[in-house]
Amino acid sequence: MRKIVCIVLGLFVCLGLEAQKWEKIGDRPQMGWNTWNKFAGNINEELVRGIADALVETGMRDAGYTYINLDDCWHGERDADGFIQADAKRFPNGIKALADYVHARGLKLGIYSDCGTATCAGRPGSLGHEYQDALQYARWEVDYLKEDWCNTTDINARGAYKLMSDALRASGRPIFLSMCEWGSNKPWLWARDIGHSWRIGPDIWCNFDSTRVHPQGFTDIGVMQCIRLCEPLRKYAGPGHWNDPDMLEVGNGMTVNEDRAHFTMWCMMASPLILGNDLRSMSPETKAILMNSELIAVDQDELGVQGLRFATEQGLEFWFKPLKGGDWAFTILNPTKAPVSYALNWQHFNLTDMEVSRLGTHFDSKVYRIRNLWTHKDEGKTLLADKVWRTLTVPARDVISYRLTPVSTKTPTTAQLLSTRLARLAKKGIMFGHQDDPFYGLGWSYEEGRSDVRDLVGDYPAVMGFELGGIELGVEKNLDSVPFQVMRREILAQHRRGGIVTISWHPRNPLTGGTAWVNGEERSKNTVAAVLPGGRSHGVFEIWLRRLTAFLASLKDEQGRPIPFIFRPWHENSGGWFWWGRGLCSSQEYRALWNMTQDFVAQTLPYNILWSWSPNYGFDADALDTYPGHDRVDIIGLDAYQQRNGEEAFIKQLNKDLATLCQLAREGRRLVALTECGFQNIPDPTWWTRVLQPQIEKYPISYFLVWRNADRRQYFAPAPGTADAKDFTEMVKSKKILMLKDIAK
Ligand code: BMA
Repeated sequence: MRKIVCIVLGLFVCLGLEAQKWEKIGDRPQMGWNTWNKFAGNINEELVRGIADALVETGMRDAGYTYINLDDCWHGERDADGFIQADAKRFPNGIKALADYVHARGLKLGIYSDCGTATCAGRPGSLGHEYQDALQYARWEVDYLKEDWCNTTDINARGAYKLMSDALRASGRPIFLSMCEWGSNKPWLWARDIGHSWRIGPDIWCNFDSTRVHPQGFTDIGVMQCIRLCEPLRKYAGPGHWNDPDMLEVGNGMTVNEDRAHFTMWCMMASPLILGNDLRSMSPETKAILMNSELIAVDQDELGVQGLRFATEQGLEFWFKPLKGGDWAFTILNPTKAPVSYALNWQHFNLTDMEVSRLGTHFDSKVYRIRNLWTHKDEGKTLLADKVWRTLTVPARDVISYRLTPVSTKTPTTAQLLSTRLARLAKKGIMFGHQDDPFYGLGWSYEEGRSDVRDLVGDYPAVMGFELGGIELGVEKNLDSVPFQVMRREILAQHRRGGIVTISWHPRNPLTGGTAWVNGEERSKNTVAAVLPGGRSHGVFEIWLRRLTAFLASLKDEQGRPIPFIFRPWHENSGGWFWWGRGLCSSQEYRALWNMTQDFVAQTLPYNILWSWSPNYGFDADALDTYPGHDRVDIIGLDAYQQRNGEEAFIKQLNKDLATLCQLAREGRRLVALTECGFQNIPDPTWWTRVLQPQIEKYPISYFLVWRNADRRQYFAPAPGTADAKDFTEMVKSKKILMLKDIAK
């Protein structure tokens, strides 16, 4: 029995030690200096101190370069107990004294080891001594470990780095783990929770565009080769886990323009900036490159997104990196040996980074201020027009690099004000919403001021939903027979009483003439492709968009100001029932439809609409490929209905989907809502307080909207006398559920 207890306890201890890597270090790509590129194995404490002084005196520490890292050849032998010691000739005062020296200057000390039996230069490796080495580094107050991959025959890479990561964690001192495995075992696939950065390829050498093969068989690669290896791995990088294309060779012998291109591209790729030159004797050109604070800010940007190559034309590469606050870094790299002139038209660079950030440039609808990151001068603004802005000449093996900042409108728009209000209300509680609330209910229709919800609880829903299906045809009533005139009046009434308005749209099928819902035969037709520019229904659809926009533009208050509202087109596209749904068009086509609609409407109504994108519940990972992007969506919605006998499945799926969408919303600082939900005819008299409320209260949701009370065969909100009336009234009493009076000022 005791033995069992011991084993069980032991297991717990093991599980406890099975820790993650040190968190909260490496939130930005690491910056500092390393001995190797310039000095290789010829290092000693005097050199390192000199560099530490130079880091401070040159102002480089204050520019962000804080790590000072020993590479190979600092080691002596292990002592009788197996603890590693410094080489006593080169480091007579030992590593602890060096760490003190470095720390006293506001810097941090890095050290070097190897997963194998010996380091690349034949010094003792960490194999079999991982915990002991980590403990020793911690005792010396080391802050960073670069762990190499020489002499590792038969060693499993993941296991080896995990072991050192755990050892560093167990040492009790937060130590950055820089994995130097050369990409041979694809660490980007498995090291996110193990190290803070990982090398993605072989060693760099001081050359712009060629490789060098050593007699022993290994290869060094140039700047361009590093870029090519790093480029496809951008989706694996992010705060705390960076791709490392190796240390900088700036100042080690390339030409100034090559150095500038090298440094710029490392910043564009959010790469570690570890200097490799002799800081005690830099040329002014080298210093100016390494201390370009505007480029360092690109590298260190809070979003931590590795840039992407969007296009290659005339031998030039066009790179973009999304930055905090809607900015973009934009670099034109000329890797060729001759200057290239290029006529720049911003409209050629409209892009959305679907792979990582989900942010887009939108030169067709946004104007950006242009800041040259090398001349440090402003160069005007981008053009909305489809024409050449300027003809630029990019010198051979050089870059032109800009920071683009959206020109902001001075006063907040009504859409921004609504968004701020929704964010504030979401902190207070969740608003209740109802579709078509003021038009009809159980046993009545079109009675001025009446509402099933109000009849029951004495207050209107905080949110009211309205439906535009049919507006595209130019008819008087929508698909549910609501006259658009009446709808306009009720939208205004809801706005005037301080409530929130949301609008959906189930347009008909412009290709087949059918409804928004596809029938069997229509399933083989790609209506979305047909309505996009160049498609056969594009002309018709533009007329439809014009009618839609005209109605939306007619929603004005008494002073003629546009009413702010939430618009939710192309919803439930993760299901296959609407012509814009799953299986009926590709993700790209869907997003093109979204963008076309949004850009069309925004030409007339740029300031009063919040856009809501709502997949249906049970969506899978691909559905996120259809997300239009954080700069095109204000509210991330979910449509989720409970089915009869489906309570357990509903609860499970709802939580799963809300967790996913809330995560997406958190990343993009967007709002979240349950844009449609309900349980048809609410057959469960405790559904509101027992099933729905406890789920939604777990999430920062702005509102939940139940569908319309069409008639006794299809209703979603309670009314006096329905079986759920008491339970609904109970829910509404909760402080967390907001009705109109709770939100109206
Ligand atoms: C559906 C049903 C239909 C209605 C459509 C648009 O969910 O309520 O009866 O026509 O929404 O409101």
